[in-house]
Amino acid sequence: MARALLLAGLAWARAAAGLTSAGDPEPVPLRRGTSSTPMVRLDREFFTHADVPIYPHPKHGDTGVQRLLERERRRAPTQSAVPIYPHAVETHRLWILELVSNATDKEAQVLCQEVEICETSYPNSGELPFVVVRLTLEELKALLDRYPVLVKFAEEDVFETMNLEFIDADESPLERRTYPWGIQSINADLSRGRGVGVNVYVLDTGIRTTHASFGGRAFAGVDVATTGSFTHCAPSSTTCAADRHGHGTHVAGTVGASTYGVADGATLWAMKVIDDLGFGYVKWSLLAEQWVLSSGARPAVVSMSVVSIGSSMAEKDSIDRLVEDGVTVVVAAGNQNTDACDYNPAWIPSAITVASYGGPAGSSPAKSSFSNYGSCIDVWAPGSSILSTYHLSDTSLGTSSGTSMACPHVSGLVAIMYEAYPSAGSMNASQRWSLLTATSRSGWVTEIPQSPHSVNLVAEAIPLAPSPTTSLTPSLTPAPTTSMTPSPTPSPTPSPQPRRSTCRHRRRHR
Ligand SMILES: [Ca+2]
Repeated sequence: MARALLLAGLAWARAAAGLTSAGDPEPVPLRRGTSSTPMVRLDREFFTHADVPIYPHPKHGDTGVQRLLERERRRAPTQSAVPIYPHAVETHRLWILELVSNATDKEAQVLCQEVEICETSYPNSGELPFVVVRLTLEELKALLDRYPVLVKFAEEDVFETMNLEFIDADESPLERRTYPWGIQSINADLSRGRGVGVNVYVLDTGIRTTHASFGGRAFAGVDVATTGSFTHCAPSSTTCAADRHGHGTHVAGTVGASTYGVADGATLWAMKVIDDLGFGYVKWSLLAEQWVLSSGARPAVVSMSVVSIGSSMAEKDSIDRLVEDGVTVVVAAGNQNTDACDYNPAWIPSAITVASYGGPAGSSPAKSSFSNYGSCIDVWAPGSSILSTYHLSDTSLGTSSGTSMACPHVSGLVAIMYEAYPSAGSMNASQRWSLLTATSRSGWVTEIPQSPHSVNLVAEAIPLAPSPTTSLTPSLTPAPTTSMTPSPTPSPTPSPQPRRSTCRHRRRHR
């Protein structure tokens, strides 16, 4: 079941030999991305080799990236074939190499066979073409010299904290609980049993799928974090994609647990892309996202309460592909009380980025003090003092505050939207956004910083009966084959896009 992991000793020797023959390095102009390089986020520094942009990771501020950049800067003027730092210990780094958009499985595998350890996506199945390799910078350059037109860019990936929130275990008995304030605040308490037939993929620390409040609707999906290599779980497994942290079970509960969740009819899939200590790689998310694209059931929501510093171009392209294919991706804004655009994947425009309100103790319309804000925010949701399911037992509960808790409120609303509008999966993103926000209130959240400017919008659960003020006519009966064509007000014209003929329903053994 492990995803492609190629070990090729001889190929490695060839790669090492290629290193010395790479010879004259090209000049390495240092530049900042500008709007003329559209795939580049404005403030992410890179240099090029063989005309391929290389993005070091901005880990821990300056230390990682600046040392690399500075060395390239100093090396560039001399252009000597003699290494400038012959005694320097070359660090092996993890690189995501996004390939050109028409790359094939075979091309990805050919490139992979050049290096000792390599993972690939499955471009022939419609997935974003990429390979992940562990190489020194010099080895990477040698590889790019041999495949200059196959690689779109190289992006360093690091093992890093996902800034998960602390969760307070709550010992109170389950049966005494009523709807948490957040559920009431977005009117999800008025609309129960919703999201039937919709698949919510929760990319997090896993889910305790046996928790009583999931009512048998939670399943093991994919586990990349437990062993570090891709595993497609048996859905009934209680060990694959298991949650030994608590964050994922709390988030999944807010999406769809009975009483504590927004869409308590939805199907919840555990996608373990964060380890039990709260760390992960971007590549783990990429592998899970692209599995949803090629193999996940539809309609699908991807819920990501994942926040790390920086901006991954590969993850932007990955999420863009999902959104273009009818999937809605909902992400947390981050808890740094600053501009959400500085965090990944919060900065990615095609994702729905969720900031948090609730004030100091919950239930207030004030911005949560920790919540990020700014132009990358799409919507606000309850995120302070959120009561939800916890992983300690099948009845345990916990309370936590963070944009990780706000994000799944919106993921649940999206699930309700897909159930109400069976044709939403073939609409474009702006049409789906119109449906999601047809019931919403604006200007309601208080204490949002003025600069950078944030939208002030709170989405609410679509009411059970069609509202007389809208032309939308939700169908409460799941009818996936019906070609309903609601006309989202005010505009745009629905132009259902046929799904690509990928093999997403095929279970691949990797
Ligand atoms: Ca967005």
